[in-house]
Amino acid sequence: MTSIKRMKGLSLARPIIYGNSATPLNGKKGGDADHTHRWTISVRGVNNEDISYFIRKVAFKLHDTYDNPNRVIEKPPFEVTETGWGEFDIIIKIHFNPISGEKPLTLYHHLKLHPYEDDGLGNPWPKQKPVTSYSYDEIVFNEPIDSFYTILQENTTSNVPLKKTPHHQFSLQAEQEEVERLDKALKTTAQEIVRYREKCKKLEAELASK
Ligand code: SLL
Repeated sequence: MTSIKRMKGLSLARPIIYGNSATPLNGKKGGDADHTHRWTISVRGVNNEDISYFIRKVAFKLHDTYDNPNRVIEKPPFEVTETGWGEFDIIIKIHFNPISGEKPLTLYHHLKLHPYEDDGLGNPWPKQKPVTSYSYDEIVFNEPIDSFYTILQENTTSNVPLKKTPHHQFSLQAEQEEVERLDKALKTTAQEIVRYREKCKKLEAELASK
């Protein structure tokens, strides 16, 4: 029997984007009369590149109101398009290339059909504009098996771009802006805590002197 060799001390990450887009049917023909939206759930690479060298198949578990709710997609694009009327949680199970010996990875995505926000400029969401909800993640392979390591190295992977573009929701720039927003929020919270502590102290002193 050949022995399995692991790449000691090494880890490699591969980025993925998963989530859904949805458009209203506006009375057009869907699967059923009461269906209001057409939606697509997908797992893909940052630039839509082929990720099947490390992902063997993806199983999407839909709501039980759907026929055959367990949809297994055996080749890219790893996506399911459906019509429906409601939002629900989709369980996404990613099965890796069998050579990897890696256990499947389970992710959760809440299918979003409705815009709960404005268009970003204070106007209502345009009726026909697709609603999207995507997450960025990096799958980390710790001490991968040597043959899988070779496959990972031999295939090019796109990483998120440096700058925001209309086609890239995720970028290093967007990440940096998020970090700055969080920093600012933390600072404001810390200032508020100081302010309220002082207010408390003052009130306690006032009480004690009565
Ligand atoms: C809700 N808790 O009530 C959710 C469930 C289920 C959505 C949403 C089924 C489509 C079909 C469909 O859209 N289910 O009948 O094939 O909002």
